[in-house]
Amino acid sequence: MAGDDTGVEHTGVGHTGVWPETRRKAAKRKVIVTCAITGAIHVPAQTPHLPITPDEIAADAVAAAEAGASILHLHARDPATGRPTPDPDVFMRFLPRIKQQTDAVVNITTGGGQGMTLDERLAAAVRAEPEMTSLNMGSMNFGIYPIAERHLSWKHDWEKPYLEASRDFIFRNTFADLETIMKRLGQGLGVRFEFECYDVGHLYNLAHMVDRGFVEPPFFVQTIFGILGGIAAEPAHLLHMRQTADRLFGNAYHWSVLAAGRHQMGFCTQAALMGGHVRVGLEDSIYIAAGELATGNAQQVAKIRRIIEELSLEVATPAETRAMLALKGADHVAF
Ligand code: KMH
Ligand code: ZN
Repeated sequence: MAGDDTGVEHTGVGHTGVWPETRRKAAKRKVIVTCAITGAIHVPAQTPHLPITPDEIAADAVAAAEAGASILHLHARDPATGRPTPDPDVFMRFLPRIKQQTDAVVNITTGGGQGMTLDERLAAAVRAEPEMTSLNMGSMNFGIYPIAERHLSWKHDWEKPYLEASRDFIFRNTFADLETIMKRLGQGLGVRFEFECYDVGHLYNLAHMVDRGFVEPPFFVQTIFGILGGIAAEPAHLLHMRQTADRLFGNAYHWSVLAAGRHQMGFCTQAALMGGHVRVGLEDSIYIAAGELATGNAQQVAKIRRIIEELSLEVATPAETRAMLALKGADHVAF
Protein backbone atom coordinates (compact mmCIF):
# COMPACT_ATOMS: atom_id res chain seq x y z
CA MET A 1 0.00 0.00 0.00
CA ALA A 2 1.44 3.40 -0.96
CA GLY A 3 1.91 5.59 2.06
CA ASP A 4 2.13 2.70 4.47
CA ASP A 5 3.67 2.93 7.96
CA THR A 6 7.11 3.66 6.54
CA GLY A 7 5.81 6.75 4.80
CA VAL A 8 7.75 5.75 1.69
CA GLU A 9 5.97 5.77 -1.65
CA HIS A 10 6.76 2.52 -3.46
CA THR A 11 8.03 4.07 -6.67
CA GLY A 12 10.47 1.40 -7.69
CA VAL A 13 13.60 2.83 -6.10
CA GLY A 14 14.89 -0.70 -5.74
CA HIS A 15 14.87 -1.12 -9.48
CA THR A 16 16.24 2.24 -10.61
CA GLY A 17 18.62 2.89 -7.75
CA VAL A 18 17.33 6.46 -7.68
CA TRP A 19 16.13 7.81 -4.37
CA PRO A 20 12.66 8.89 -5.31
CA GLU A 21 11.83 12.55 -5.31
CA THR A 22 8.35 11.48 -4.43
CA ARG A 23 9.56 10.21 -1.09
CA ARG A 24 7.49 12.09 1.39
CA LYS A 25 7.96 12.71 5.03
CA ALA A 26 6.56 9.89 7.11
CA ALA A 27 3.28 10.71 8.80
CA LYS A 28 4.02 9.42 12.26
CA ARG A 29 1.34 7.31 13.83
CA LYS A 30 -0.30 8.91 16.84
CA VAL A 31 -0.30 7.02 20.11
CA ILE A 32 -2.86 7.90 22.77
CA VAL A 33 -1.26 7.95 26.21
CA THR A 34 -3.71 7.45 29.07
CA CYS A 35 -2.48 8.11 32.60
CA ALA A 36 -4.35 6.51 35.50
CA ILE A 37 -3.48 8.75 38.40
CA THR A 38 -4.30 6.97 41.67
CA GLY A 39 -6.75 4.05 41.28
CA ALA A 40 -8.08 1.81 44.00
CA ILE A 41 -5.47 -0.95 44.10
CA HIS A 42 -2.49 0.53 45.87
CA VAL A 43 -2.45 1.74 49.47
CA PRO A 44 -0.57 4.74 50.87
CA ALA A 45 1.83 2.50 52.83
CA GLN A 46 3.31 1.25 49.56
CA THR A 47 4.61 4.59 48.34
CA PRO A 48 4.71 8.21 49.50
CA HIS A 49 4.11 9.29 45.89
CA LEU A 50 0.54 8.04 45.46
CA PRO A 51 -1.70 11.13 45.03
CA ILE A 52 -4.35 11.16 47.75
CA THR A 53 -5.86 14.60 48.39
CA PRO A 54 -7.73 16.62 45.75
CA ASP A 55 -4.71 18.95 45.60
CA GLU A 56 -2.36 16.04 44.98
CA ILE A 57 -4.62 14.36 42.43
CA ALA A 58 -5.11 17.63 40.52
CA ALA A 59 -1.38 18.44 40.57
CA ASP A 60 -0.34 14.96 39.42
CA ALA A 61 -3.01 14.91 36.71
CA VAL A 62 -1.95 18.30 35.36
CA ALA A 63 1.72 17.25 35.37
CA ALA A 64 0.84 14.01 33.58
CA ALA A 65 -1.04 15.95 30.91
CA GLU A 66 1.88 18.34 30.50
CA ALA A 67 4.18 15.34 30.05
CA GLY A 68 2.03 13.99 27.20
CA ALA A 69 -1.01 12.15 28.55
CA SER A 70 -4.11 13.05 26.56
CA ILE A 71 -6.51 11.00 28.72
CA LEU A 72 -6.56 11.18 32.53
CA HIS A 73 -8.24 8.17 34.17
CA LEU A 74 -9.40 9.27 37.61
CA HIS A 75 -10.47 7.76 40.92
CA ALA A 76 -10.91 9.64 44.21
CA ARG A 77 -9.58 8.92 47.67
CA ASP A 78 -10.66 10.01 51.11
CA PRO A 79 -8.35 12.98 51.71
CA ALA A 80 -7.78 12.01 55.37
CA THR A 81 -7.13 8.29 55.03
CA GLY A 82 -6.34 7.65 51.38
CA ARG A 83 -9.04 4.99 51.12
CA PRO A 84 -10.76 4.87 47.70
CA THR A 85 -14.05 6.75 47.79
CA PRO A 86 -16.91 7.05 45.30
CA ASP A 87 -18.06 10.39 46.82
CA PRO A 88 -18.89 12.81 43.97
CA ASP A 89 -18.14 15.76 46.27
CA VAL A 90 -14.54 14.59 46.50
CA PHE A 91 -14.31 14.18 42.70
CA MET A 92 -15.72 17.69 42.33
CA ARG A 93 -12.84 19.06 44.37
CA PHE A 94 -10.34 18.13 41.65
CA LEU A 95 -12.23 17.74 38.34
CA PRO A 96 -12.82 21.47 37.68
CA ARG A 97 -9.20 22.25 38.47
CA ILE A 98 -7.95 19.64 36.04
CA LYS A 99 -10.29 20.97 33.37
CA GLN A 100 -9.12 24.55 33.92
CA GLN A 101 -5.44 23.68 33.83
CA THR A 102 -5.28 21.11 31.01
CA ASP A 103 -6.94 20.25 27.73
CA ALA A 104 -6.71 16.54 28.49
CA VAL A 105 -9.75 14.26 28.33
CA VAL A 106 -11.16 13.44 31.76
CA ASN A 107 -12.10 9.77 32.14
CA ILE A 108 -13.84 8.85 35.41
CA THR A 109 -13.77 5.32 36.78
CA THR A 110 -16.97 3.31 37.01
CA GLY A 111 -15.07 0.38 38.48
CA GLY A 112 -14.58 2.31 41.72
CA GLY A 113 -13.08 0.15 44.43
CA GLN A 114 -13.85 -2.87 46.57
CA GLY A 115 -17.09 -2.77 48.50
CA MET A 116 -18.80 -0.08 46.40
CA THR A 117 -22.30 -0.67 44.96
CA LEU A 118 -22.96 -0.04 41.27
CA ASP A 119 -24.87 3.16 42.12
CA GLU A 120 -21.92 4.38 44.17
CA ARG A 121 -19.54 3.51 41.36
CA LEU A 122 -21.61 5.57 38.91
CA ALA A 123 -22.35 8.55 41.15
CA ALA A 124 -19.37 10.72 40.20
CA ALA A 125 -19.85 10.12 36.48
CA VAL A 126 -23.58 10.85 36.72
CA ARG A 127 -22.77 14.14 38.44
CA ALA A 128 -19.84 15.16 36.21
CA GLU A 129 -21.05 13.86 32.81
CA PRO A 130 -17.45 13.44 31.60
CA GLU A 131 -16.32 12.76 28.05
CA MET A 132 -15.24 9.25 29.04
CA THR A 133 -15.61 6.67 31.78
CA SER A 134 -14.15 3.24 32.25
CA LEU A 135 -16.43 0.26 31.68
CA ASN A 136 -15.24 -3.08 33.02
CA MET A 137 -16.44 -5.79 30.66
CA GLY A 138 -17.07 -8.74 32.96
CA SER A 139 -17.35 -10.04 36.50
CA MET A 140 -14.16 -11.53 37.86
CA ASN A 141 -11.92 -12.25 40.81
CA PHE A 142 -9.63 -9.27 41.46
CA GLY A 143 -6.94 -10.33 43.89
CA ILE A 144 -4.80 -7.64 45.48
CA TYR A 145 -4.18 -9.58 48.71
CA PRO A 146 -0.60 -10.57 47.75
CA ILE A 147 0.33 -6.92 48.33
CA ALA A 148 -0.55 -7.47 52.01
CA GLU A 149 1.94 -10.34 52.19
CA ARG A 150 4.76 -8.08 51.00
CA HIS A 151 4.02 -5.19 53.35
CA LEU A 152 4.45 -5.44 57.08
CA SER A 153 4.09 -1.84 58.14
CA TRP A 154 0.91 0.10 57.48
CA LYS A 155 0.03 3.76 57.40
CA HIS A 156 -3.72 3.44 58.03
CA ASP A 157 -5.93 0.87 59.74
CA TRP A 158 -8.00 0.19 56.62
CA GLU A 159 -5.11 -0.81 54.37
CA LYS A 160 -4.40 -4.42 55.36
CA PRO A 161 -8.08 -5.51 55.70
CA TYR A 162 -8.89 -3.81 52.38
CA LEU A 163 -6.20 -5.76 50.56
CA GLU A 164 -7.01 -9.04 52.31
CA ALA A 165 -10.74 -8.71 51.58
CA SER A 166 -9.93 -9.20 47.91
CA ARG A 167 -9.49 -12.96 48.59
CA ASP A 168 -13.27 -13.12 48.76
CA PHE A 169 -14.21 -10.28 46.42
CA ILE A 170 -16.04 -10.62 43.13
CA PHE A 171 -15.64 -7.58 40.92
CA ARG A 172 -19.23 -7.49 39.71
CA ASN A 173 -19.95 -6.44 36.14
CA THR A 174 -22.93 -8.51 35.00
CA PHE A 175 -24.58 -8.10 31.60
CA ALA A 176 -27.33 -6.17 33.39
CA ASP A 177 -24.71 -3.87 34.92
CA LEU A 178 -23.08 -3.30 31.53
CA GLU A 179 -26.45 -2.47 30.03
CA THR A 180 -27.22 -0.05 32.87
CA ILE A 181 -23.93 1.78 32.41
CA MET A 182 -24.22 1.91 28.63
CA LYS A 183 -27.78 3.24 28.80
CA ARG A 184 -27.34 5.63 31.70
CA LEU A 185 -23.96 7.12 30.86
CA GLY A 186 -23.54 6.35 27.16
CA GLN A 187 -26.97 6.84 25.68
CA GLY A 188 -28.13 9.18 28.45
CA LEU A 189 -25.17 11.50 28.90
CA GLY A 190 -23.06 11.14 25.77
CA VAL A 191 -20.23 9.49 27.68
CA ARG A 192 -17.90 7.25 25.66
CA PHE A 193 -16.07 4.35 27.17
CA GLU A 194 -12.68 2.93 27.93
CA PHE A 195 -13.75 -0.72 27.62
CA GLU A 196 -11.58 -2.53 30.15
CA CYS A 197 -11.03 -6.13 29.03
CA TYR A 198 -9.10 -8.34 31.45
CA ASP A 199 -9.47 -11.56 29.50
CA VAL A 200 -10.53 -12.91 26.14
CA GLY A 201 -14.13 -13.44 27.22
CA HIS A 202 -14.47 -9.74 27.98
CA LEU A 203 -13.84 -8.95 24.32
CA TYR A 204 -16.72 -11.28 23.44
CA ASN A 205 -18.90 -9.61 26.07
CA LEU A 206 -18.22 -6.30 24.35
CA ALA A 207 -19.00 -7.79 20.94
CA HIS A 208 -22.28 -9.09 22.37
CA MET A 209 -23.25 -5.65 23.66
CA VAL A 210 -22.32 -4.15 20.29
CA ASP A 211 -24.53 -6.73 18.54
CA ARG A 212 -27.39 -5.72 20.81
CA GLY A 213 -26.94 -2.11 19.80
CA PHE A 214 -25.99 -0.65 23.17
CA VAL A 215 -22.77 1.03 22.00
CA GLU A 216 -21.48 2.46 18.74
CA PRO A 217 -17.99 2.56 17.22
CA PRO A 218 -15.27 3.68 17.35
CA PHE A 219 -14.53 1.55 20.44
CA PHE A 220 -11.60 2.28 22.74
CA VAL A 221 -10.60 -1.18 23.95
CA GLN A 222 -8.23 -1.23 26.91
CA THR A 223 -6.78 -4.74 27.16
CA ILE A 224 -5.41 -5.43 30.64
CA PHE A 225 -2.68 -7.87 31.59
CA GLY A 226 -1.35 -9.11 34.88
CA ILE A 227 -4.28 -8.61 37.26
CA LEU A 228 -4.72 -11.65 39.52
CA GLY A 229 -8.04 -12.99 38.20
CA GLY A 230 -7.46 -11.81 34.63
CA ILE A 231 -5.17 -12.88 31.81
CA ALA A 232 -1.47 -12.95 32.70
CA ALA A 233 1.16 -10.59 31.32
CA GLU A 234 2.67 -12.89 28.71
CA PRO A 235 3.50 -11.76 25.18
CA ALA A 236 1.52 -14.62 23.64
CA HIS A 237 -1.59 -13.29 25.38
CA LEU A 238 -0.92 -9.78 24.10
CA LEU A 239 -0.96 -11.09 20.55
CA HIS A 240 -4.01 -13.27 21.18
CA MET A 241 -6.02 -10.39 22.68
CA ARG A 242 -5.01 -8.16 19.76
CA GLN A 243 -5.89 -10.72 17.12
CA THR A 244 -9.19 -11.54 18.82
CA ALA A 245 -10.13 -7.86 19.01
CA ASP A 246 -9.18 -7.48 15.34
CA ARG A 247 -11.51 -10.31 14.40
CA LEU A 248 -14.36 -9.00 16.50
CA PHE A 249 -14.13 -5.28 15.82
CA GLY A 250 -12.11 -4.93 12.59
CA ASN A 251 -11.20 -1.31 12.05
CA ALA A 252 -14.02 -0.08 14.26
CA TYR A 253 -11.82 0.04 17.34
CA HIS A 254 -8.69 1.55 18.85
CA TRP A 255 -6.56 -0.83 20.84
CA SER A 256 -4.82 0.20 24.06
CA VAL A 257 -2.79 -1.78 26.58
CA LEU A 258 -2.07 -1.61 30.26
CA ALA A 259 -0.11 -4.13 32.29
CA ALA A 260 0.12 -4.26 36.04
CA GLY A 261 3.24 -3.69 38.09
CA ARG A 262 6.61 -4.54 36.62
CA HIS A 263 5.08 -5.42 33.25
CA GLN A 264 3.81 -1.89 32.65
CA MET A 265 6.50 -0.33 30.47
CA GLY A 266 7.45 -3.47 28.56
CA PHE A 267 3.87 -4.22 27.56
CA CYS A 268 3.18 -0.61 26.64
CA THR A 269 6.29 -0.66 24.45
CA GLN A 270 5.19 -3.85 22.72
CA ALA A 271 1.72 -2.42 22.23
CA ALA A 272 3.11 0.76 20.68
CA LEU A 273 5.19 -1.37 18.30
CA MET A 274 2.12 -3.41 17.37
CA GLY A 275 0.00 -0.38 16.49
CA GLY A 276 -1.63 0.17 19.84
CA HIS A 277 -2.14 2.90 22.39
CA VAL A 278 -0.83 2.80 25.95
CA ARG A 279 -1.86 3.41 29.55
CA VAL A 280 0.56 4.18 32.35
CA GLY A 281 0.09 5.70 35.82
CA LEU A 282 0.45 4.89 39.48
CA GLU A 283 -2.96 3.17 39.49
CA ASP A 284 -1.39 0.29 37.57
CA SER A 285 2.23 0.38 38.74
CA ILE A 286 4.02 2.31 41.47
CA TYR A 287 7.43 1.72 39.81
CA ILE A 288 9.54 3.53 37.24
CA ALA A 289 12.18 0.78 36.96
CA ALA A 290 12.92 -2.54 38.65
CA GLY A 291 12.52 -1.98 42.38
CA GLU A 292 12.54 1.82 42.00
CA LEU A 293 9.43 3.74 43.01
CA ALA A 294 8.09 6.28 40.54
CA THR A 295 8.17 9.77 41.99
CA GLY A 296 4.92 10.68 40.27
CA ASN A 297 2.64 9.96 37.35
CA ALA A 298 4.40 12.43 35.07
CA GLN A 299 7.63 10.45 35.39
CA GLN A 300 5.95 7.38 33.90
CA VAL A 301 4.30 9.44 31.15
CA ALA A 302 7.64 11.04 30.28
CA LYS A 303 9.27 7.61 30.08
CA ILE A 304 6.69 6.07 27.77
CA ARG A 305 6.72 9.24 25.69
CA ARG A 306 10.48 8.91 25.21
CA ILE A 307 10.02 5.30 24.14
CA ILE A 308 7.19 6.20 21.75
CA GLU A 309 9.26 8.92 20.14
CA GLU A 310 12.30 6.66 19.84
CA LEU A 311 10.07 4.29 17.88
CA SER A 312 9.33 7.12 15.41
CA LEU A 313 5.80 7.45 16.71
CA GLU A 314 4.14 10.52 18.21
CA VAL A 315 1.95 11.01 21.24
CA ALA A 316 -1.56 12.10 20.31
CA THR A 317 -2.72 15.52 21.45
CA PRO A 318 -6.03 15.84 23.29
CA ALA A 319 -7.63 17.18 20.08
CA GLU A 320 -6.36 14.20 18.09
CA THR A 321 -7.57 11.84 20.81
CA ARG A 322 -11.03 13.44 20.80
CA ALA A 323 -11.21 13.05 17.03
CA MET A 324 -10.05 9.42 17.08
CA LEU A 325 -12.48 8.40 19.81
CA ALA A 326 -15.42 10.61 18.72
CA LEU A 327 -15.70 12.32 22.09
CA LYS A 328 -18.28 15.00 22.81
CA GLY A 329 -15.72 17.62 23.86
CA ALA A 330 -14.79 19.33 27.11
CA ASP A 331 -17.52 21.95 26.63
CA HIS A 332 -20.15 19.28 27.18
CA VAL A 333 -19.21 18.08 30.64
CA ALA A 334 -20.88 19.14 33.90
CA PHE A 335 -17.90 20.35 35.89
N1 KMH B 1 -6.62 -0.56 37.64
C1 KMH B 1 -7.18 -1.21 36.49
C2 KMH B 1 -6.54 -2.53 36.27
C3 KMH B 1 -11.68 1.04 36.71
O1 KMH B 1 -11.24 2.08 37.15
O2 KMH B 1 -12.79 0.94 36.19
C4 KMH B 1 -8.64 -1.32 36.65
C5 KMH B 1 -9.45 -0.09 36.44
C6 KMH B 1 -10.87 -0.23 36.82
O3 KMH B 1 -9.01 0.91 35.93
ZN1 ZN C 1 -9.28 2.72 37.37
